[in-house]
Formats: sequence, structure tokens, C-alpha cells
Amino acid sequence: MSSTLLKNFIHGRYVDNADKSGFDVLSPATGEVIYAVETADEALLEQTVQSAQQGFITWSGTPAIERARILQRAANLLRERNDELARIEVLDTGKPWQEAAVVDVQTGADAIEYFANLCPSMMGEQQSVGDDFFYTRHEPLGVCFGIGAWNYPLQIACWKAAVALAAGNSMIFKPSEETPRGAALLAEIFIEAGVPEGVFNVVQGDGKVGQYLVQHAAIAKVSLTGEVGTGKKVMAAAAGTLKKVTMELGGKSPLIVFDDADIDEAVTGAMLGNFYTQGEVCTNGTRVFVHESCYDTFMARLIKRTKDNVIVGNPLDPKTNLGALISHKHLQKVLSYIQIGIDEGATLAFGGQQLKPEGCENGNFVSPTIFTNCTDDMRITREEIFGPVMSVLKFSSEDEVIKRANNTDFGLAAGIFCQDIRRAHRVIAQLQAGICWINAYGNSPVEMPVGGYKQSGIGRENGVEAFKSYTQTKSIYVGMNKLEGPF
Ligand code: TXE
Repeated sequence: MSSTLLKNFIHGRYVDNADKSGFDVLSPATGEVIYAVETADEALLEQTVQSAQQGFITWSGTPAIERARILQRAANLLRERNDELARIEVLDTGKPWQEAAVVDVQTGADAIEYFANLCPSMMGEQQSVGDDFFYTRHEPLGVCFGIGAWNYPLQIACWKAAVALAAGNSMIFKPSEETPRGAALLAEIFIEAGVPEGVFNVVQGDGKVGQYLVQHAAIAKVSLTGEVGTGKKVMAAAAGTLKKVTMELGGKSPLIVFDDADIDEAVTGAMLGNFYTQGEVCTNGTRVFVHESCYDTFMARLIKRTKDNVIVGNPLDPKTNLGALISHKHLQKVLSYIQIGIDEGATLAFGGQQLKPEGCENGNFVSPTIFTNCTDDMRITREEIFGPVMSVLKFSSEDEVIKRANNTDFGLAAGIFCQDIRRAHRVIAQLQAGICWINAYGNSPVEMPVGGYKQSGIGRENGVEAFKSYTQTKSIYVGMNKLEGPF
């Protein structure tokens, strides 16, 4: 891949666009241009669709055990190139090296390995009905379209490609315009592993490129990772051709600390759920409900550990554990929410200011921020901020906190910290969220299906359930006796 001009990856190679249109990618940590990207124009998009249709014919006709072997090779190549790929994710996203080095590439490879192992055993069924019988076939959908967000560029591309390709589909993938490189490198690796040309193409551009393919009649399914507002636009555009959709969208998730919680663990969970990846994680527990009886102890330990242990700096520095926000525009959005919180009357208990770490003075850095004296009607407790901004709320009873936790149009995730296992399971069963943790926060093994309730999403990624959403069931009835009828 050229280090200064990234092109669209179509049918196994980088391809020029016709009109030389494109955009620059800026470093979140320094604000400098790191490379330029060519936008996929309409001619390229049509070429990509044709390539993906050819790829689908070849790939869907490849035995599952052979698809599995090839995908397994891709997973191994990702792992061999972990550090090189992780470094690119750090440069494109601004996230700390200490995260990307162990999470982003590994979890992408895990998904490809998991679905490679699964696909040869995904069989149809057979059932006798008298002398007759029927059987079912789980057939791939065709050309699928994956649309990525910018917080986990390579992981999101892997999570969507793994299940789509394992099921026999081909995929066109559009990464976020903020972080184009990860998906292009995945496309290179798939070719090196033996995935046929056209099975995984990567097109570059913004929402307009995305919209073009969402509306395209040749696309059978769309899988989006993005904001709720984008999800609504994509679903509306997909309706025109009744496409299947998977939506992995935003959230404003509750993290509840009960009076019998291990306070140090709960503080760890709250910091993971608000400061990891500088708060740019969709499942973050950004509404932290703390029982009144342990509130003071919790707050004292939270403030001390935030002050002592959060290291904001150059994301490439192994000591850094809170990196740069994705863009100057996003930094301004996060800072505006901090001001809104102050104006609404919340107490700024820690942080709240832009930072300029040495060597990264022009980057997009904000301090870890904690608001207390929050109320449920504040914008900082109702709207997704997508930065390291925690809103702490106090509660008195189990029934009260369940009602308040569910009082949102989101429904992505939820966390509970308590030692009483009956209460933990009783409460989690009542929370309207699709991804839940008890005495943990953020773990997302590929075996576990993930996705949102309510407006946080549709469908699931990962787990066996995701595999079924990339196939369609055909039932075949076989008559074993002479056919008779009234006519
Ligand atoms: O999303 P955007 P971002 C969510 C997270 C936050 C958002 C941040 O909660 O809300 O993602 O990512 C393309 N037609 N999740 O800012 O702006 C756009 O080009 C077609 C949830 O990137 O919505 C980009 O590629 N495509 C998740 C992608 O949509 C369109 C985990 C997302 O852009 C389009 C991670 C259009 N009209 C982040 N408009 C989860 N739930 O797992 C934009 N795009």
C-alpha cells in the first residue's frame, strides 16, 4: 500500500478513481496530514459491485471446509503482523498503543478464526412427514455491504468480513473516512491468504459513498456500525430494496454500583467503561449509578485513581493509557458537552479541560472528566458524548435504579457491581440492554453475541446467531408418492 496515497482496493488490487477526488487523513495526536485517500467514484462503485458479484459466484461455490482453511490462514497472517497493524490503528485513531497492541488486531483475528471453525459444521435439517420428507439448505445471501465506524477500524472490518465470508457471501466494505487504512490492509491479507479476487473489496469515502451502495439493488444486506442517526438513515435507504440489515449503534449505558459491591472493582469498571479508548467505545457505561451508602467511598477512590493513574500523552508511548480523540471536530463536540454539563448545574468533580501533551500540542486531547450531582434529565446523562466524560448519579433502591437505568431510547449495554448473586441476576434480567456485564465491564469475546435493544441496534454480531443472519433458509419438500389432486 502506498504510504502517501491510499486507493480503493477492488478485485485484488489498488485501483485509480477517474476524477482524482479524495481527502486527507489527519493524525488525531498531532493534527498533521498523514496520508491522502482517493474517493470511490460512481464508476468505481459499479466496478466494485460487478467484482463482488463475480467473487460471490466463486466463493459461494467453494466448499465450506476450503473457505475455513483460507480464512484460518488470514487469521494467522493478522496475528503475525499484529504490531505493524496495531501501530497503524494507533496512528489513524489516536488510541493508546498499550490498547491496540493487545486488542484491536487480536479480536479481529479471533473473529475470523471463530467463524472459519464454525462454517463447515453449519448444516441443514431433514424431517420425514409420512412417506414424504423435507430438508433445508442455509444458503449465503450474495453481495453484502459492511460500513465501519472509526473507533476500532480493523476490528470492525474483521468482525463484519469474518461472518459474511464464512457463510459464503462476498463483502464490499467501506471504512470510516476518518480511519481508512485498517480495512485496506485486511483486504491485502485476505488476498495473500487465498481469498479469491472480488470476495472482499474496500471502497473509500464518506456517507455519500455509503448511501450509494446501501441503495444499490445488487446489495443483499447492509451491516452498519455507527451512530443511531446514521442507522436510521441507512435503514430507510435499505428499505427501498428490502435489504436485510444489521445495526450496531450508539448507547448511553448504565453502570450500577450496589451497596455490597467491591468498591475497588466498581471503580475499575467505571474507569474502564468511561476512559478506555479515550471514551470512544459504544458500549461505555457513561451513566454511573452509585448507591447512596457507598457513594462517598466510591467517589474518593474514583477521583484519586483518576488523578494518579490516567496518563494522557502521545498514543505511541507505551505509558499512555488515554489517547487523542479522533478529530478536532469531535474534540469540540466533547468540550461542548462538558460546558453543557456545567451550564446544566452538574458539578465538575474532575478534569473538564483540553490538554496539550508535550510533542502533541496540536492534537485532540481532553482530560478524563467526572461530573457529579447529575440528574436524569440532563443532556450529559441522556445523550451519547463518545469521549472520556463520566456522569455519576446517586440512587437509594433497586426498583428506583432499574426504572432510571431503563429510562432512555438507547439499549446497548449495562453493567452491575454487587456480591449478591441473586440480586445481580434479578436486576440484569430487568435491564433493557443487549450486552451486559456483572462484576466486569467491556469484555467482548467473539463467542458472545453483541448488539443493542431499542434504538441501539438491530441484530447481533459474533456468536452463532450472527452466522445465521448471513444465510437464508431454503426448505425443499419431496413427494415420494404419485401426486394426486382434485383437478
Ligand atoms: O459513526 P457515524 P462514527 C457508534 C458509536 C458512535 C459512532 C461513532 O456509539 O455513535 O459509532 O462512529 C457512514 N449512508 N459505534 O462517528 O458518523 C460513515 O461514513 C451510509 C457503535 O464513525 O455514524 C461511517 O463509515 N453510510 C458500535 C459510518 O457510516 C453512512 C461500536 C459510521 O459513521 C451514512 C462502535 C449514510 N447516510 C461505534 N452516513 C456498536 N454498537 O458496536 C454516514 N455513513
